[in-house]
Amino acid sequence: MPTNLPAEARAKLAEYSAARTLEEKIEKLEEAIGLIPDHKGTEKLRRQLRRRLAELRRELEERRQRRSGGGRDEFSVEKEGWAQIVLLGAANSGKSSLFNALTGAKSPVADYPLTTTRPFPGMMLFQDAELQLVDLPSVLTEDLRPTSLATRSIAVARNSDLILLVADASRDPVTELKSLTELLSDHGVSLRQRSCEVRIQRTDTGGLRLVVMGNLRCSYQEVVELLKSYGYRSAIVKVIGDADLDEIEEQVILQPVYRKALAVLTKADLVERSRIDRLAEEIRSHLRIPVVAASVNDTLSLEALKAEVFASLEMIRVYTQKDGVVSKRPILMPKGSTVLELAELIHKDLARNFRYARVWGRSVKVQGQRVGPDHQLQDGDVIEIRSD
Ligand SMILES: Nc1nc2c(ncn2[C@@H]2O[C@H](COP(=O)(O)OP(=O)(O)OP(=O)(O)O)[C@@H](O)[C@H]2O)c(=O)[nH]1
Ligand SMILES: [Mg+2]
Repeated sequence: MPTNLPAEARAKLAEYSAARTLEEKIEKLEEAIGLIPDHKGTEKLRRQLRRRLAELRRELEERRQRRSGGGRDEFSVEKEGWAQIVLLGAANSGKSSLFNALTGAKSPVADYPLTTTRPFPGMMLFQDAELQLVDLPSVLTEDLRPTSLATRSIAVARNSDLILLVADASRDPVTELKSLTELLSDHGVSLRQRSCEVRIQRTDTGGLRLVVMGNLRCSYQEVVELLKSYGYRSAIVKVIGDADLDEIEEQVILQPVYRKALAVLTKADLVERSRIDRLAEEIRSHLRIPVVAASVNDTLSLEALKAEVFASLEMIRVYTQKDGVVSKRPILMPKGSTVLELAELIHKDLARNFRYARVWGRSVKVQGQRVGPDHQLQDGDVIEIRSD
């Protein structure tokens, strides 16, 4: 990875990451890329930085267009429901068909590629919980080259809660999924929780504070020196997991985001079951992404897909009870959420005046048990909160 960058390239990347305006960021990044030597070891880094540069330029262009009265960006999708899930894939892989089958909405479908030209949001119900699904324009052509809308679709995916990687089971889904994950990685979206994660929060004063939650395979001092060489003077830097200096450097430069992903093999009706099983096995072991197969002509497969999507979100459904009446619709929260976090989500005052709660469901031994604010809830729990 990107070791041995010349000092001037590091300094320029430091200026880039400290830059406040879009124009300044573009200028610094252009200069930094020019200073990175052109050899095998820096190939991936240069490609990723060039993509980032393209994104910044496009953002600037869009901002100019909006200012000159172009109206609102048709690629911005307002979040609704408990989570936003996007459909990302190559042309004609069946995204819009799947989206329509899952939401009942009507995104245009055709047997020619690149039918979808803007994000199309809809609502999917999973056991009374509303989840937003977004159909996106294809990011790869059928011969797996990035499309002109790839960067914009990926920008939507970057902000989502879950990415469904859609691949046609009747074509070559393994190659398709590999290309998709590479494209995402080039855009700074990583699908695998890596062994290490670096979170940097700049501060105005206080110097560099390093918090390590895991195993550092280098010294604190080396990390501090590295951060300084990239221009960080005052920041809280959390290193989570096991990391060596190279991994930390990669993250400091690119600051990738992590997104949960689920691979969906579409058009399962066109392929033999045994082949689907083989493909799924290959995807799980080589790409290490969970995978599920579905066909729009098979309702059972769609129900199974919904359940798999919900599982991938790693959320729990909690039902509130008031005066003995249980709410019809659940509240969704990240796994591991506590009673107090639920109270805060419902209303600040409920959290502030919290006394105790009663819980029915899997998180308690005795049904209707009285619990405190730190009690961790589980999927399907019913809870009644008592406050002053
Ligand atoms: N047999 C079968 N055909 C399907 C299935 N899903 C989609 N198709 C067909 O695949 C073709 C492409 O479907 P779309 O849903 O438009 O694909 P897309 O990924 O949205 O494609 P673009 O947005 O045009 O890039 C259409 O002819 C669909 O009828 C399925 O489950 N089974
Ligand atoms: Mg489409």
